[in-house]
Amino acid sequence: MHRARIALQASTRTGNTERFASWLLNKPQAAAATVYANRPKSSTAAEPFLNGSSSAYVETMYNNWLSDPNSVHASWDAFFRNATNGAQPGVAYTPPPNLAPYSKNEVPLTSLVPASGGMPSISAGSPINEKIIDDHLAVQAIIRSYQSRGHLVARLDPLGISTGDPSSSGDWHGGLRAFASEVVIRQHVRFDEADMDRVFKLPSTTFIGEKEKALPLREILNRLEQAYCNNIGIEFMFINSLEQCNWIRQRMEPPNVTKMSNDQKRLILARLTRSTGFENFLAKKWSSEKRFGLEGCEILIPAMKQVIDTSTRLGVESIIMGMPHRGRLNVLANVCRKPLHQLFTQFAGLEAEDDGSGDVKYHLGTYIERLNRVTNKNIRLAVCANPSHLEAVDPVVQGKTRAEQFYRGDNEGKKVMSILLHGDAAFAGQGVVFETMHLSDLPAYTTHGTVHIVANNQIGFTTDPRHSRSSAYCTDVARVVNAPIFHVNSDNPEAVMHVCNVAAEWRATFHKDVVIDIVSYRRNGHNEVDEPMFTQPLMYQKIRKTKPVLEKYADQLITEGVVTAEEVKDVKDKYEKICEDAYNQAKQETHIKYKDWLDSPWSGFFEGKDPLKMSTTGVVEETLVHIGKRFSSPPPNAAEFEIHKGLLRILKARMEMVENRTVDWALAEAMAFGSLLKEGIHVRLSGEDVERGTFSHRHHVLHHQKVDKATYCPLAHLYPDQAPYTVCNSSLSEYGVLGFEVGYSVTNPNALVLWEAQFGDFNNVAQCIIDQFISSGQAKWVRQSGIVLLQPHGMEGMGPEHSSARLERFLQMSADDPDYMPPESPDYEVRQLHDCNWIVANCSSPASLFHILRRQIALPFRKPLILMTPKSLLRHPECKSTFDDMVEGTTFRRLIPEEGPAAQNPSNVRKVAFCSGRVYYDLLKQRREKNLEKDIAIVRLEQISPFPYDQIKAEIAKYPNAQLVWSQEEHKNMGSWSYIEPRFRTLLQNQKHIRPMSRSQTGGWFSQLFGKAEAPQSDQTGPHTEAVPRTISYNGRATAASPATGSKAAHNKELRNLLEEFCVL
Ligand SMILES: Cc1ncc(C[n+]2csc(CCOP(=O)(O)OP(=O)(O)O)c2C)c(N)n1
Ligand SMILES: [Mg+2]
Repeated sequence: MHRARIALQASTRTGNTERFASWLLNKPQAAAATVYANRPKSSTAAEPFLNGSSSAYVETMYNNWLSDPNSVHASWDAFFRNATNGAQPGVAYTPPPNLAPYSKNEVPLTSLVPASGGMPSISAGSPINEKIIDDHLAVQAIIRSYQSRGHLVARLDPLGISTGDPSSSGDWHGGLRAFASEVVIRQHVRFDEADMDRVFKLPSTTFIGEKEKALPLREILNRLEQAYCNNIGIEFMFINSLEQCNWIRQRMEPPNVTKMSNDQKRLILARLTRSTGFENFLAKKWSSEKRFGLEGCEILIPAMKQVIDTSTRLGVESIIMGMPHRGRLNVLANVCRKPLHQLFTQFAGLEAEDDGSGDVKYHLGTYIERLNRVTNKNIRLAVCANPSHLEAVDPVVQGKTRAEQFYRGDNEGKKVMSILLHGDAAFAGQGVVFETMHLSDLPAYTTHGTVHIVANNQIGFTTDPRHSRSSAYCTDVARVVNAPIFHVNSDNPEAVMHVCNVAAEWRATFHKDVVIDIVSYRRNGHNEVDEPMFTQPLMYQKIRKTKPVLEKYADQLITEGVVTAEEVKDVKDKYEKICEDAYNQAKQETHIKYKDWLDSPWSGFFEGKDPLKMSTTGVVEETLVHIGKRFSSPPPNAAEFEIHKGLLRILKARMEMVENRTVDWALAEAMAFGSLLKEGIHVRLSGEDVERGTFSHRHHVLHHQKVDKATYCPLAHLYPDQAPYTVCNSSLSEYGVLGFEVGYSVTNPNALVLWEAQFGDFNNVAQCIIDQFISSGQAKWVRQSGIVLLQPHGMEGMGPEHSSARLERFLQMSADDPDYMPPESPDYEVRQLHDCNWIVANCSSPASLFHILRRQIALPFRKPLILMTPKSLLRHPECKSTFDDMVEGTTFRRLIPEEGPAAQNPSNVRKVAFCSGRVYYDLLKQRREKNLEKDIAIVRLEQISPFPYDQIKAEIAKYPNAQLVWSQEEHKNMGSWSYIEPRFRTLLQNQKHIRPMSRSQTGGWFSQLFGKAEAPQSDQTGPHTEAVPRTISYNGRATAASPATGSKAAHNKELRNLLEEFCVL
């Protein structure tokens, strides 16, 4: 690009006014221009069509034409022009091309005649006419070229080092720019210097003329050059809306659009002083601390503030932001105005006062409510906490924004908006950016426009753009959603502010995404201890010679007489004093509080609550019946609403279940949702194909078979005053959509937010959200979330990729200590839940599903719930519950004990099989077939983590003579085995260390727990150190690399082996 500019300048003539257009000159054409001179003039009076009655009319027309040529029909215009130019009688009249009015983009033929005298007539077929037409078309093409491709030669790089050298191998961005001067301009242009003063009519697709309808070519080019090739490069011509394109042209093309008032200039300078001063202060006080400073892109702070000012002025009250490491502390300090002493305490290495393991300072979030002094309006600013994983926070911010819009009833995004900041390398490299962009216009996911700001320092850690992306710009991903992209040189603060204003107005007008690409540089290494000269020596030589933008801009304003040097110094000193005072205040602090860094505090939720008191989850039967019936009925206007016959059958079967007081999986889920909706809890279920359900079991949205888009959602119409129910098919994305729902879930605790994986396997595409936000979010950021992950899981012979939700991974990330058994207490369940990082469950019964979903809201805090969900069980005749399991007084059963014949005579039971999930039904069948119902007890763990030690202990004690096994259908290195095995061991071993006791004291409890054979023979008091605890053995598939076999035969064989082993006594 830079090279292209130099080449361009070298070919210019003297002075600025000519420079812009010299490359348009094409010498051989010059002769043609002289041909047109000195044509004879003629009189209109000799025209054959004139007669007595028409002449008065013609005279009126003529007088009108004289005062304004546009006031008469084009044909009259042509006629008068030709006539006054001396056309012979009968020749001056030119029939109009058609009588219809000109469409917007057509240029009337007459207007092609040059306004200056001595030009040719335009009678049909004349070669001269073609030249005029061609010239006008060429000018139009030039205008269009500037609009489309001017950005390619715009001066965007403050370092001026994007060379544009096509010979430099691999640097095709540069190559593209060198080529651009040809592409942008020369392909269309064959003008002589003499043509530069010719006036050309401007098409309706440009606004460079402001009120002028025509301009000399020289001025046209000058203005285009200013608008499109100066310090702003705009990409917008791919937008498929003329209205939107014109909107942008109107704001970018008129001369002097970037001009600022002196007050505005002083404000920019003041903000730039703070932005620069903050980094300088940190560098001075903590020179070797990593802070990922903003130096080189200090303009980011004034830019963000400008977007916020303009948006606030246009009605926005709450802004949710997501950003990476670069300049984050500066944003917190100077955009959010987070108290500086709180920021500085983060450098002091203090211990936290509250729970949690914390995070590094450049990941923390914040929430501030304050007055915007520029607009004098109250504003809420939140920066979401985020992990190191670049761009992962994007969908989370969008989900949070959407939720806030939802709760405020801001259906058009007029009050709440998001701003996403990006690094250049991450914006181009991370796929989640694309996934997030694709949510931007989906009805259930849109946030009605996001302002994206790229702090484009032209480097990613140590990697140059030519090695980090294949696209011309780091922002190309935004083109997929028709977002306009404004590239702007960071060293022109006024241009940056103009672009920020336009971007904010765009968002407020069209409610669509927009990108501001601030092309800047990174003054230091990737962080403050890195040496950038190792890898970018030339770039950094240039950077060392480049003055900081603050200095440049201050000099500019001093020269312009806007500020004095003393004022500049004064503002700088004042800010340094503010920092110094905060620094001293921070030194007084002895602790930090993680709560100070929350991005959306749930005010009122925790207050006055017993942290260990859970509400009940059973509901009155009447509620179950009401929801069940509504859920099983066609729409109220059934006569007009034709639903599919198959669905009618499903509804009928549902109704029969309700009448029989039974529920299957889908009905239990609907009853959980419905009862929460009744209680005023908003429920949102999102994921791929969730409306129907991957396995065609849910059918929450009924579709009219004859009318397009006519749908009915029964759960949204259960009660007149119920909370809103949202069920929405998502885009085919896991990372983006799960991130979105996490963001949604953290906004308001009084909502049940669920994300369903199509098959559990696909959750690993969203692994980053699971690891970085769901599993660890509370520990890092005291950020609670009650999100539910529904993950179809089960070995049903469907092959490697449709079997496993990777239960083992979730269990492995459960933070409860396998060697520690919490002491028993009446609130054991809720205490464990309080202390865990998430809940992992693999329920086997619809009632369990009902209760565990409701328990999410009954808890006095929020925890993520990872739920393995069934596939074949959705239709399994035995996988049913009754209303008795769900009515008032019933609760979630973490463990379902054996209730059959084995439980009647427990001492005769020879084996207790503990299991979880769908394998229970296989075991049940096998036991029945082998007639072992008295010999084998089957105990189901409906909740695996936190581990229900208390209830398992009781079950073990119940069967003193039985061997203990864990039966699972997953392979041995998968499923629950590696989680439950050490915990069983702890449970079984720990008992002998709890307290020494005598047989008489225990009343046989010891032997029950440890088994007869191992029980100590002595009746003496004292510790039973010699006791050998019972153990649990494994019953399931062998280890494997792949979660499941692709062969049905192998699958069946594995299952047979598992079941046969289960029966061995
Ligand atoms: C997903 C992910 N991959 C790799 C990294 C390691 N990393 C941290 S910063 C960085 C470079 C980022 O470059 P850019 O996006 O241009 O931001 P800049 O640091 O230049 O502001 C990398 C690769 C990361 N944080 N996240
Ligand atoms: Mg970068």
